[in-house]
Amino acid sequence: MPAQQVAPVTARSGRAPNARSALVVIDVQVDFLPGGALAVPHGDEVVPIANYLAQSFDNVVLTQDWHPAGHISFASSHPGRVAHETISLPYGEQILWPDHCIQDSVGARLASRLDIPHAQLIVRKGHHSNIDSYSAFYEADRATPTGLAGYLRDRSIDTVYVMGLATDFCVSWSAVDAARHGFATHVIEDGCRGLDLNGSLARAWADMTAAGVHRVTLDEFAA
Ligand code: VGL
Ligand code: ZN
Repeated sequence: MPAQQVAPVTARSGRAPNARSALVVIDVQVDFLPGGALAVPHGDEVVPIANYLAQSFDNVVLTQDWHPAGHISFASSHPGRVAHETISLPYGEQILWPDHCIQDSVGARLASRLDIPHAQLIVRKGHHSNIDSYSAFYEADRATPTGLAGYLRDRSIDTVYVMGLATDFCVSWSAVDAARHGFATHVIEDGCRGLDLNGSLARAWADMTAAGVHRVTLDEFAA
């Protein structure tokens, strides 16, 4: 169906997208899609979902993982270490990843089929060499803000719907931080795909639930 013909969605619960709500689309980037450097299984499936849902939101924010070459989260920056090992850094435990989403690389680009021309802000995160940032709100020290909370507040947005990649890392950390900031926070579970390393997906949902994040599904958005 051509995009123009998609009816606006309203949430059954009455939480219809409005001027005070924003869709936050996390890290839908080439490196996280099948074939990418840090591919999330079935990650490509969230692209049409984002395109569809975004049409019902006045406010859409995108995030982009955006690392300098040699970033501290890369296994290649730690001789003798391999991806998925965990190391201890001043700000806590860090899982090591393959090199991914290097600033200005093809892999860091938003998915080519992502079609959200009215997105208002792209938050780039993970741009400091010595600290990772899964969350769209805070870097991994849990103290350095990205500015997103201030942006949303300045625009009187009090409700966020989060979707994207990967459920158990950047989506869940972003959702937990949004809830902690006092935003009414919903994660659209079928708009996310996860990596699921050593039980990380179940842990992420437990963390989100504990933080008061609402888990919703696409079918709660009825045309
Ligand atoms: C992500 C691992 C490393 C994510 C980003 O977008 O979930 N995961 N960097
Ligand atoms: Zn990253």
